[in-house]
Amino acid sequence: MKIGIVCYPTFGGSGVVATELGTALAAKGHQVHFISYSQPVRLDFSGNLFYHEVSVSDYPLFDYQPYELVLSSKLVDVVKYEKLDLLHVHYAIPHASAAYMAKQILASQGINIPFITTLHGTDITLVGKDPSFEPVITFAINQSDAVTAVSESLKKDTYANFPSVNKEISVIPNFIRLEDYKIENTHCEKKMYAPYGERILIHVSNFRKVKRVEDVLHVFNQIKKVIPSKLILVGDGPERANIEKLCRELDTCSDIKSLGKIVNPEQILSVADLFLLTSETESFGLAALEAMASKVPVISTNSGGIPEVNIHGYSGYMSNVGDVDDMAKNAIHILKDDATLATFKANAYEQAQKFDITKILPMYEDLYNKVLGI
Ligand code: GMT
Repeated sequence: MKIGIVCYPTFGGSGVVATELGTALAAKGHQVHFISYSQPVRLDFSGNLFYHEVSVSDYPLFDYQPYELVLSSKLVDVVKYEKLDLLHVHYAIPHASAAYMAKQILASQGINIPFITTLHGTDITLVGKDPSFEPVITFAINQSDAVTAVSESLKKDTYANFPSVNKEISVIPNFIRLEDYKIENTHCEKKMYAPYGERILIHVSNFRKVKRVEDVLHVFNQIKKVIPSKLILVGDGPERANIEKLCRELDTCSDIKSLGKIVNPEQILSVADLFLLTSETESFGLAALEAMASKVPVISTNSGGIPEVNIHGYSGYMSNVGDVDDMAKNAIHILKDDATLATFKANAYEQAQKFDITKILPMYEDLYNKVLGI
């Protein structure tokens, strides 16, 4: 099959999922063409993988460059000349509407190209909720040949936030490739971050407001008063400066290491004892799943699709958004002794196994076959 994948190339979860999906499809013999404005950060080339860049000109008339139009034109070009069988667009805005436009242009030339839209989260729960996007998103979802959402919660939110959506949505959860997480000999590295055997906590995100990274600091501040511990922050984003300010106010900077953006977080996750995910909302929480695949239990909020990933009292604990006292109490329970921590670590890994790519990839392939009538 020849598949075109449209995604954001950045560190966000949707780009990672799209890249890992395309890579796995290519490994199974499909020809996969990525179409984006820059090469996806996790994309490693192999024989079956191709990348087509969408470059927007900076004509001075435009205060805002018409990315969606350029993307549509690029899709027309790639579908036509690479003879693609289908398009799979990740994140509704503006990828689904660009795919619809490309489909119509190609139809006028006698070419039929089905497109699948995968909804990832903020395209529905945050940005997408903005009334200025609503009619276009609703239309593009309804016009898609198939639609998937990464969790049951996101599917429900889509119908709730977009009442005129009448398209059947299939839930295909996010995944990890477990074999990437088999990292041994972390002892030395652990010592680099925790020289006196302190517990290591970790948070990975894009430091946007929705992640409530300040709660991570407040939880950590409570934990370290009871259990010697260190905190590793991975990622970068608009809230980073506020977080640095808060760590000075709380006088915790000497126990926190900020590593910035990391393309493959497996190595650093493998040294951690506990993952903190304090988000206001999270359609799935891929970062938590990546932690669990690294045998790291998760302290999280119970919002959105997180309960479909993190099992309360088993792979970690969940608390209401903003309840930092409860999060700290649960974290201390997990970290208090080696035996309890080992149990939670084993459980986290067990739970992660449900989301191994070998279980999820066939769901996408089945959907592709269905759309193509194979
Ligand atoms: O987390 C983000 O802000 C980035 C965003 C994205 O689209 O890249 O992540 C969303 O998609 C991920 C992959 O499906 C999900 O695991 C995240 O939970 C979701 N983020 C939110 O819903 C806030």
